[in-house]
Amino acid sequence: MALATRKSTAGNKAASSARPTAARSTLRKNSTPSEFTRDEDVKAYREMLLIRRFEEKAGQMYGMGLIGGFCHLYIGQEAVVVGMEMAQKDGDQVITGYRDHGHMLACGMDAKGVMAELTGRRGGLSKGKGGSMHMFSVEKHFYGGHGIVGAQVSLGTGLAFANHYRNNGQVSIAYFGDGAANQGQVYESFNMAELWKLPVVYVIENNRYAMGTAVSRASAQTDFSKRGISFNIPGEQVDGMDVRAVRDAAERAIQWCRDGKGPYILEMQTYRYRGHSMSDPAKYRSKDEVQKMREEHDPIEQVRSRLLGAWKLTEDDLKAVDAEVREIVNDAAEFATHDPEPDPSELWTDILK
Ligand SMILES: Cc1ncc(C[n+]2csc(CCOP(=O)(O)OP(=O)(O)O)c2C)c(N)n1
Ligand SMILES: [Mg+2]
Repeated sequence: MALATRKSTAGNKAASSARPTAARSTLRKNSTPSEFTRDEDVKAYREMLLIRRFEEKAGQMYGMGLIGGFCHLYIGQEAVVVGMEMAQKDGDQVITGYRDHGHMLACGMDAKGVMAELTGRRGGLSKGKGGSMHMFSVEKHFYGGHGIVGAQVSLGTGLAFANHYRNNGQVSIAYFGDGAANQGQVYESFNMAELWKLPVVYVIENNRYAMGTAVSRASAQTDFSKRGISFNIPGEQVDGMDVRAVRDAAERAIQWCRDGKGPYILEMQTYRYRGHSMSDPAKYRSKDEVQKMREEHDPIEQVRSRLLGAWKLTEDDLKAVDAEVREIVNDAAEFATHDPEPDPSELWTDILK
């Protein structure tokens, strides 16, 4: 199948269409990623910071009782969605699980709409009826937000089937966790995706834990890039704390799909700093482990030091970016606190009758 080539959005680099040597699960995380331009570093910094500040604010608002139900924060994993997004083109679809606020912000969804959904207000992206795990945007090609572990993998494969059927050149990006990678439907999806050469990038966000269970306790094969071997799906391990490495790998994977060669697996080696959800006793790891990761591998700090070092931005330049991001987040929080709750008549809308 020859997929039509689509117009590239500004800032996208041309990706190599050659079959990567890493296609058979070579560990790539020590290879040097291609450098970002100054503008790309500024963009990555701003976008990752927006996600982090948004999530910190959501955590505070949860503590104040303004957010009910489930809430899973993405803090620590920001480089994954931001690097992936930098390699995507307009029209590529994104689907993920319940740790989804970062994915929505990276897709360009409105911070006010996301925050107001968390607080259950009528201006929320699902009119205040879905909450943290259930938001969608047709306009931004974001297909949720799913609370059932692994469900998004088969749905994301379905999106890729539609792209293939329509020959529209679009690629679907299906994100899931290391825990979800052990779900049965993932492998049914892999089989069909390779059989029909569907344009889907499976992004396994290996943040080392599934709730309180470490990867090594739950997975017989902890190299997730190898999970597609029996289906002939190429895979790579990627340093998911380095936004440049993520974008590099994303470009290879997306191009592979767009060239009609079928699915591709990217294992993003990342880490979540906060608990699984808002109520997590965190007995399964030490504070030192978290601290070490923050100090040595933080994705935002890596870009920040490049901006101050190689790109010679000043502390005041970065403060201006911080202030802009804080304003977006504060406005979102303000809106989400004062917007009214949905009208009771909404109980009877958007339901299957
Ligand atoms: C089918 C199903 N089984 C179990 C659960 C309960 N559950 C919610 S999150 C989770 C862990 C998933 O971990 P992982 O895929 O690594 O994602 P992470 O939370 O680390 O992002 C489990 C078992 C669920 N929501 N759905
Ligand atoms: Mg996990």
